[in-house]
Amino acid sequence: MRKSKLSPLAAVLTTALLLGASAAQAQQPAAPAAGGHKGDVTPAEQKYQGAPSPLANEPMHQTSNPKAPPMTQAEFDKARQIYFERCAGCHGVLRKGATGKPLTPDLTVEKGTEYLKVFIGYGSPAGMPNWLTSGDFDAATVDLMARYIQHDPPTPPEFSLADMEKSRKEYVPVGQRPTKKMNNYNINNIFSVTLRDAGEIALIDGDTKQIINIVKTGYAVHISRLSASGRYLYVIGRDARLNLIDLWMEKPDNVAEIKIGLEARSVETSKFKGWEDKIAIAGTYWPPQFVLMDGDTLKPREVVSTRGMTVDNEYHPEPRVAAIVASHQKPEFLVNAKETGKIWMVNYTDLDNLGITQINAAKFLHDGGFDSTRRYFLTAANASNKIAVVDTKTSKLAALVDVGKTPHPGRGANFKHPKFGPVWATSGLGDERIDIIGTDPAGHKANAWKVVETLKGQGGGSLFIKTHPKSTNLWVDTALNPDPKISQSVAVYDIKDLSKAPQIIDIAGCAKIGDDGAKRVVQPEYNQKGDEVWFSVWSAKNKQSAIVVVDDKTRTCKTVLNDKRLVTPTGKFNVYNTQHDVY
Ligand code: DHE
Repeated sequence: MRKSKLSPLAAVLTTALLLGASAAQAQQPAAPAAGGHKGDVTPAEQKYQGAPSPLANEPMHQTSNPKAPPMTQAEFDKARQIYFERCAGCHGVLRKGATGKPLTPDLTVEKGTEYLKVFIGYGSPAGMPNWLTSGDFDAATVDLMARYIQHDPPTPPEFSLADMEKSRKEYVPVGQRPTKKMNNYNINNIFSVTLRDAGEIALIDGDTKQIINIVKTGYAVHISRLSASGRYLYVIGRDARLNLIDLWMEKPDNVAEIKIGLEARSVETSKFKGWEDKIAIAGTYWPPQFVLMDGDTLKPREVVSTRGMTVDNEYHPEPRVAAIVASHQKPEFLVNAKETGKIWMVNYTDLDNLGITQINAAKFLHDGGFDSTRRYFLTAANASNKIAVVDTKTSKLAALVDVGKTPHPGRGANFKHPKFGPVWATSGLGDERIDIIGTDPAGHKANAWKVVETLKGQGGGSLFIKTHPKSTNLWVDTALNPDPKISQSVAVYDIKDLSKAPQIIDIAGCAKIGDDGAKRVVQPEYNQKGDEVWFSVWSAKNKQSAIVVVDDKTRTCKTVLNDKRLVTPTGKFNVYNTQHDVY
């Protein structure tokens, strides 16, 4: 085997940036669609699905199946490590299948080692990478993995409320924190920038473009969210480490920290009137659960498992928690349980008698955001190629809308369509479609929850789409498109006349950071005023990355932030816009 010398961090990046399907793979014969996913999986989708799980480093017992080919303990441990770094993202921790096929022994033993070796080695257009022909695995590793997946999947440890509490640190207790803002920053226009492979975030002053602080956070740090008041910033890492940063401090920094599980992606805080800053919630991929905490200390109060039945009424042992949003209509969180396809509405007013409404949507739930009135939650059920719409006032599913392949809206983009009124838009990973959905059942009933127009984007591999109430531009990235010309540029549409072809802007070119590096342009994010759009130019950890600030009116590059400390910048979260769900 080409020995993996990668640290888990480097492996995250390598998988995300380099695992593009080879030409050989593109020529593979058709195979059945991967578990639950409709249609073949494109190289762009594959790149997105394959990030390694931090569970690779967790101790687990060897589990063996007498019908499976034998393995030594050393072989089993090596295969387990590879499985969690390379395979678990798609096939699931317990191998029950997610975007990839189920790989439980009842299915794999029957297929046998030789069949499995071909599948692992050569892949399939349904999304399985060609591990042998791509050079990632040698023949011995393919054989090892073919034997491993015939044994019972080892189960990573659970993580209880007591485990969480044990990990919790209050660096600055509430009583010692400032009672008013102690700095001169315009907090509303600070950006929290994910430095993914550094395990840090950069706090950047959006007015002066200066770095305020670089704050240590979790492994392969993922997203930031703001408390309702805008004072507290919550940052979650893939290792489920949650950091609480106080923006009122002279130099904003960590005031508390907790580990809420073994692998996570999402965090949110209570936003309903009277509950501002009171409760925080974070969801985990493993164990499959979410936890409610005190907003200012992160003290864990209640853990809830998401294990249970899918929308098809089958038991799923590991429904990962994807996006979480805070309702503005009721004291509730909306929690996406990915594999079950259910959206949980969790009432946080009485943690001892938790009220939960489960809404059947579709598989597999991922990311999403509100419409402009903040009443409707629109979220991608990406393997079903649908957007689910929840009415947070009536606590009911308003619609399931068919859109392009593997929608990926981020939080989506709200604007007033010249013909169809208020709309919300999503782009996607699987094709070039940008779907615009009517969101105004009161004023434009006939168009509500229908795709009113579809724009043609630059191609698949789009992760994020963005506009701002003060802007008439709609920006769409294509960060995971296999063509560097497309992944390094963005398309911008004129909302006043969407029939016009988009302008394509070479954002990576603006950064002027040399020729090497992937320079993927990812996630447009507006400043508070809505007159600048910030883009990350994302290269590997050992290459130069940058942030490019574009003037929204002239659509020209205005400022390049290329401080060496900006290692692998990806998500950017403007305080005001994130706090108020402006997108
Ligand atoms: Fe993300 C949001 C999961 C890979 C950047 N990502 C989300 C959310 C989920 C998720 C569930 C919604 C959180 C919420 O709203 O509460 N992301 C996953 C994965 O499971 C996946 C596919 C693979 C993995 O192993 O992690 C994955 N994500 C990535 C990346 O590779 C990205 C592009 C770069 C990075 O930093 O890791 C990435 N994800 C983001 C960003 C958001 C996000 C920037 C928030 C967007 C927003 O505007 O709110």
